Formats: sequence, structure tokens, C-alpha cells
Amino acid sequence: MKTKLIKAYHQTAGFLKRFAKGTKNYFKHNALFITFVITTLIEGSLLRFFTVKNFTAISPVLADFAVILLVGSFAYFFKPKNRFKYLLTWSIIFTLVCVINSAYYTNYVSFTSFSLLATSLQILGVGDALNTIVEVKDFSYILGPVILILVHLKLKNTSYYDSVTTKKKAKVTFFRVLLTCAIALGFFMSTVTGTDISRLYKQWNREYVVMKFGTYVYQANDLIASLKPQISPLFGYDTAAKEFREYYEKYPSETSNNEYTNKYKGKNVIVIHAESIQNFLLDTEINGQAITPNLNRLAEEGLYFSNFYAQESVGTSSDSEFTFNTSLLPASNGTVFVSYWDREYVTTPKLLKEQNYYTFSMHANKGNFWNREVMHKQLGYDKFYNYTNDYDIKDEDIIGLGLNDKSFFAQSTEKIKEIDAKNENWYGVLIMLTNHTPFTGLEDTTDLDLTYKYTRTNEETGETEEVINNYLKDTTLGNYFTTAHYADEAIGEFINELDAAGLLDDTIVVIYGDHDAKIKRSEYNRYYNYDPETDSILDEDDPNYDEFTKYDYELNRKVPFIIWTKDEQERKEITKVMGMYDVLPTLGNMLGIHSPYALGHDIFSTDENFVVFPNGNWVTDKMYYDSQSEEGILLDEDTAISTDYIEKYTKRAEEEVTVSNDIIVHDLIKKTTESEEVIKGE
Ligand code: GP9
Ligand code: MN
Repeated sequence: MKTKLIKAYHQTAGFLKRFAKGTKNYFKHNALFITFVITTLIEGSLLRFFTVKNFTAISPVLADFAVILLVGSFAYFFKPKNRFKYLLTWSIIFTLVCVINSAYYTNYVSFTSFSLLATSLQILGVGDALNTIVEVKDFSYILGPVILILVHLKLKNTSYYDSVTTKKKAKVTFFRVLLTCAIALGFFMSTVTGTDISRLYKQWNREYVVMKFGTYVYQANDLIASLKPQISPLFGYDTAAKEFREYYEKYPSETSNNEYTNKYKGKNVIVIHAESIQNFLLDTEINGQAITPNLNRLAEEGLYFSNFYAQESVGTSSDSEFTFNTSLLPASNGTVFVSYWDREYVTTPKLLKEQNYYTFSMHANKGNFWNREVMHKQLGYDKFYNYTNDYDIKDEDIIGLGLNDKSFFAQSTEKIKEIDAKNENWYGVLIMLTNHTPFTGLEDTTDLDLTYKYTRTNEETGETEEVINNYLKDTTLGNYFTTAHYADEAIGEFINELDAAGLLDDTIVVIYGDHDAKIKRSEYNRYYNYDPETDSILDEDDPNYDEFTKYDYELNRKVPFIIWTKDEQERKEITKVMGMYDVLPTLGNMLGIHSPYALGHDIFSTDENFVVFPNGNWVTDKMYYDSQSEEGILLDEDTAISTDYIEKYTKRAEEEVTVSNDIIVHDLIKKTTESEEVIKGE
């Protein structure tokens, strides 16, 4: 018995010794590979640390680990000397993924997509906006390749590259790495649920995908998803068409009958697409001066929808134009204007054309920006007036991306006069531009005082003195107030010009903010927690400190929506929650048009409205729900919310995002109409 025990002891000790030696040897001969794995793994976790914050979760680490091992394993097919080049190439690729996503998240609170490459020219067009979005932390990932290079240089000075492994041994190591990869993958897969797989497939809940599948699986999956515009119409059509039919059977888009039905039928329509105008501006005064006095007046006199959200995705302005005119949501990958412009959509201009309206759009940026020249035709505008062909541009009139709003409106009024003379009815959308990120160029000309003035007693002299702090001056938020103030003045002047030209008599004016200004949360936090004594943000422990939370930020993204007429003033505020996709059903009912494919609702005919965002988040009057983190907040403290309520809207959000994307990708409006015609024998 004793000898048996001794034998077992010796065997175990031998095994442990061999294992330790083997491990030591492995590290000794694979130092470069291990450095590659560790640095790349840390980069992936660091990205989650700076973005979605779940860097301690195990499943994304396992997924990252498996991807890195898989990619890295092929290094063993190279001669030892060339392995460095192979691993460095991949280290740079992984680092780029992290740097770009990190910077992108800083700006858009989401992860980037290959489909944006198609729109990269648009992004370049935004010019110096790029300078403001990159932070030092976004470059921290570069340490990965730097460490790899340093380790390589160190190893080069030793006999490492001469001593490491024979071909046969390399093959064995390759299979060992692959086996480790398979084990990591196995552990990872055991944590994956059906919902996870479905989200990976759909890819619109980007934060969730990164949180669960890690950085590198996300990006690889995104690459596949981004090729979908070319590939996916070939696959999945039958399922999409079936779901499409079922959706509209379950939730038919019905015409409404209420006090506003046909109220503005036959009226001309001017739509003002107010670039980056957020709703809180209307309630904001700086040193007793309103930022948007003209919008305030129009909101007071007209129908003012004060709880209104844009539903844009990466296509920003163009997405809002799309949703406004179609009552569909933006595409889950890429943008409709750039990637899916050739599909058929039911739109406000097209529907009005059936009533003999002349339809047009006007914008003082280049015509090819967001592919508008092509897409506006598809949306049904008879003519798109743009910077390239139709406006007189003097150098001194350029602010930011193009002609300033005041000159744009003045020149547009002349064109509208001509249109009005030639057409019985018309519908025109004017897309503003000056209040565009980075909100610069007007600092020296504004009458808005962004400083903070107060009096205090000088401790030494005992006299009262006035102190002037910069406060919002030279901050992005302050610059935003300045350009928004200018945009508001431009709107005011435009209304006067239209009035003077007699163009308001038979016209309704519709104004919407196209999306929020994408200003960082920290700027708002400072704005709302400003301490004049120290000229900085209050201490978090201060009893007056009131954090501007992530939910405050999301809710503050609201934009104004106003319907105004000169003579028949409604003077009504509608506080029910509403989204951009509710415009076509609501405004359409007033104009006597209807889209059978609208996802939104006529706000005057719904009991409880809800707004779904392209990432699956949703909001009602009772709650804002973040489906990325699966948490929400109550908006009405007096009402209890059940889990059924949350499940109901989360499911509805998924259904809406899916059906909308299917319509876009598979061109379902066109295809199903065609097949119905075939059935009817037309
Ligand atoms: C570009 C303008 C701004 O022409 O509409 O676009 P955005 O950057 O807001 O999408
Ligand atoms: Mn915009």
C-alpha cells in the first residue's frame, strides 16, 4: 500500500514537473505568439472598458480569445522569421478595429460598421467635425503593436528565431493552439442563448453584440452583414415576404378619422428640416435671452409636439429625411440613401403628386452629399435644388459645409415664388445646414452672451466686484447655442420673407429637428452642474450636484416638431410621445394622403403611442427602455410597469425593426405589389 502511494506520488510529481517544463518551454519558444495573444486580448477588453463597460464579463473574453487564437494559429505555417510580419499585420488590423470603434463610440455611442465605408466620403465632407471626435484614450490601443515590436526586437538579439521549433513541431503547436481555440469556443457557446444568436444575425443591437460576442466577432460579423446589400436580397426573401404579410395583417396601417382629417387638404406645404435642432433649446435662456425666440413663437402659435424623437441611425440627416417621408425606420446596416436607393418606397411627395402637387427639395450643400441627387428623385421630388446647380454662392456666404441658412432661405424664397406662380399646389422641403457640427464660424458675430456674471465681495478690500466667467464660451455646447440661435434667426427671417411674398396665405409650415446635436454627455453635465466659484463642474459629493445621466441624455435628444399656419393658429401643445415615423400618418391625415406601409401612427388617433429606435430601444409615455442593456426608467412615477408591458414593446420593437429592414433590403413594397398584380392577372 505504502509503495503504491509512493509510486503515485512520484508519478504525479513527474507529471507536474514535465508539465511545468513543457509550459516553460512553450513560453520560451512562443514568446512572440503569446505577446500577440495577450496584447490583442487586452485591447478588446479595453475597448469594452471605455465603451459598454462590461470588461469583466467572461463570455466576450472567451470569444475574443478564440478569434485571436484562430487567426494567430496560422502564424505557425510561416518560417519563424516571417511569423513576426504575419502577427504584426494582424495586430495592426485588430488595433485599427479598436481605435476606430473607440473613436466612433465617443461620437455616436455605437460601434462602427464596414457598410459606412460606402458612405465614408460623406463623413469626410463633414470636415473638421472629425477633429472633435478623437480623444487620447482612443489611441491607447496602439500600445499593442508597439509592445509586439519591442518584444520582437528583444528576441532578435537572442537566438530565439534560430532556436524556435522545426516544421514538424510547428505543425504540432498549430494543432494545439487550434485545440485551445476549440475549447474556448466550447465554453463560450455554452453561454450563448437563442436570443444571442438572433441578435448576432440581425446585428442592429450593436452594443449588445459587442457585450456578448466581444469586439472581434462583432466586427467580423459586421463585415458579413455589410455585404448583405449585395448578397442578402438573394437569400431569405421568402421568410421576409411572409413576415411582411403577417406584420401588416396583425398591425394594418389604417386611415384615421379625427378632427384633423383633411384639415389642410389642398394647402401648399413648406417643410423646414432644421439641422441638429434639439427641443430643449426652446426652453433655454442664456442670461435672460431666449436661444430660439422664433421657434418659440411658432411653437406657441401652432401645433407643437413637444415629446418628439428623431429615429435616425448612422445616416443622420438622410435617415430622418427617409423616415419623415416614408414612415419606415432606417436600414439596420448602411444607409438607405447610399445602399438602398433603388428600392421602391411609398412617400409623402409621391402621394401628394397623385393629388397634382408639384414637389421639390432644396439644400445648400453639394447635390451628391448623402447621394441626394439620386435618392430625392426616388423619394418622388420633381426637382432637387442644390448648391452644385442652383444657388449663387459667394465665398463670404459660406459657413461650415455650404451656403449659410439666411442666404439659402432668401434665395429659396425667390425660387418658391416662381414655383407658386406655375403650380396650383406644391410641397417643398428645405434642408438647413448652418447649425451643423462642429458649430463653429459664428462665435464673433453673435449677440448671445455665453458668459456667467455674478457679484461677490472681495475678501481683502471688502468691496463688491463683478466676476465674469467664460462658462459656455468656447465650449461645444456654447458654440451649438450660437449656431442654433443663428438658425432660429434664419427661420424667423424666412417666415417674414414668405409672408412678404404672399406665400403664407394658403400654406402650412412644418418644422422638424432632424436629430440631436451629438454633443457629449460631459458637456451637459458641466452645463447643468456649473459652479461659478470654481469656474468648473460641481463636486459629485456636493448636495447640489445632479448628474446628467445616460437616460437624461437619451431623453434630451428630443427634437421639435411644429405644424404652423399664419392665419388659423391652433395654439396647442401635444405632449404625447411621438416619433419621426408618426409624421406621415399624422400630417398625411391632415393632407388627405395615406401610406398602407406606415409603421408609425396618427398621433391624434392613438391611445398609447410608442416610438421604436433603430437599435431596438423604445419609449412610451410611461417608460424609456434600453434594449442594449435590458434596463429602463419610468417616466411616469405614478404608473406601475409590468414585465408583460416591457416584453410587449420589446417584441414590437423587434418586429418593427425587422419588417422595416426587410422592406428595404428585399424591396418588398415593389415585389409584393408585383406579385399581387400577377395574382389579379393585371
Ligand atoms: C449635409 C447635411 C448634414 O448635406 O444635411 O448632414 P448630417 O451630417 O447631419 O447627416
Ligand atoms: Mn443632420
